[in-house]
Amino acid sequence: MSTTQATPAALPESGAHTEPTVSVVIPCLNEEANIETCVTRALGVLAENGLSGEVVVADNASEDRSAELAEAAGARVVSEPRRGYGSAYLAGLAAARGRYIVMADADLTYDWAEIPRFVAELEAGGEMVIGDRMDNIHPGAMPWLHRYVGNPVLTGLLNLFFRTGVNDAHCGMRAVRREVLPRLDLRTTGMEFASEMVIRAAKEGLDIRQFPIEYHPRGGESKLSSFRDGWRHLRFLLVHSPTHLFVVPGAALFVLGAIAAAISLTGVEVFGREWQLHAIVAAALAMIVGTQVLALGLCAHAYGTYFLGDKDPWFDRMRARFRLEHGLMLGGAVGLVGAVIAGVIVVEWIDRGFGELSEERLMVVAATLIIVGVQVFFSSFLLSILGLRRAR
Ligand SMILES: Nc1nc2c(ncn2[C@@H]2O[C@H](COP(=O)(O)OP(=O)(O)OP(=O)(O)O)[C@@H](O)[C@H]2O)c(=O)[nH]1
Ligand SMILES: [Mg+2]
Repeated sequence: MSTTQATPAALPESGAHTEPTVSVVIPCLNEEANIETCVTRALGVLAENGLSGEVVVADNASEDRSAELAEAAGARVVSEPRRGYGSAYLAGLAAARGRYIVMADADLTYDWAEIPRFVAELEAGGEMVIGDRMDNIHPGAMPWLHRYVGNPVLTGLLNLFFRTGVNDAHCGMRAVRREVLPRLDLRTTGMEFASEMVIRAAKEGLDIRQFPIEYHPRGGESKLSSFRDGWRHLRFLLVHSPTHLFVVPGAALFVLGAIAAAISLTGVEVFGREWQLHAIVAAALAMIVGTQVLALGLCAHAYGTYFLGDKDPWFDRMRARFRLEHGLMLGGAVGLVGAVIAGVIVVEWIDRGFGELSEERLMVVAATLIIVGVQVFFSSFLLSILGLRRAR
């Protein structure tokens, strides 16, 4: 990682008069204890490093004197009445005029002296730069729950789902070239904005860079709510990854159910006993639910690909290979096998003069196959309907 400092001489001349080099954007909700210091320090660092720039404070309808103090300290203040970290940033980013945008909280947790390092990384070709606080958290700066549970778990899931390579996805000090903002197309209004930015950058294949920074205890009151904001992040990750939300659990459930059904039907002993009726009912449940969840996942993928502009090579290969008719034939065949098994059992029952029967396990299998067949058949039509007015 480069640690060189940005110099004005390194910047191209064009546009130098119309756009400042750097916009420092600060979201602010009731931060009167800190905002003046933040603005003064940010402006000071820009001046000391010969960077032309501005400080934009996105005031989230603060009920204290934050806006007034920010303005007096030399910031351009934009007001966003809709509450939320993301809402504040969306307003601040829209108002920023600089070629490079550096973002950080209004709470003195981040060092404003790091601004030139972030700018230097952008100048060196980075498109998004994010700090990594995890090895430099000062005592009292981050609660235990966030340090050892919330941040590692959410960042781990984010990287499992989206492979961003970012170590600290919730770090609030970051920088981005203003020209890439339209591609990022950011929309979320709450704290999950932090995740959205990293995920969108990774999906767009931006050059993302990171380096360690210090994290200090906060001045003023925290606006973060551990569980509500943690859930908003998690929810965002899940709904943007149908593969992990539906396809993987659905397929796993179906396969486990099929294995359990095979064990029960063949009568082999596993864990020292034969698996009887209870086992096959559980197996049927897993196969039916698994198929349903898998089908929902395919529909979610279709919606994402056709209407949200998602690019998913796995789904693209699937739809190149399989057509509606394949799904109808598969569903029809599975359902037919189930119907034939059920028919055989009925014939046997008739044979016995409508007397007692003990084909419970086979009947559960027949019913399961019919249900799964119907699910596959109609889900195939639903997938096809989703593609009727597709963008591409
Ligand atoms: N949470 C939150 N923050 C907002 C909102 N509007 C603006 N902000 C600002 O966004 C920044 C982030 O909020 P913080 O309370 O610092 O949250 P955090 O950095 O995750 O948590 P701390 O480690 O306690 O600072 C601060 O500068 C807030 O003033 C809002 O509606 N909700
Ligand atoms: Mg903060």
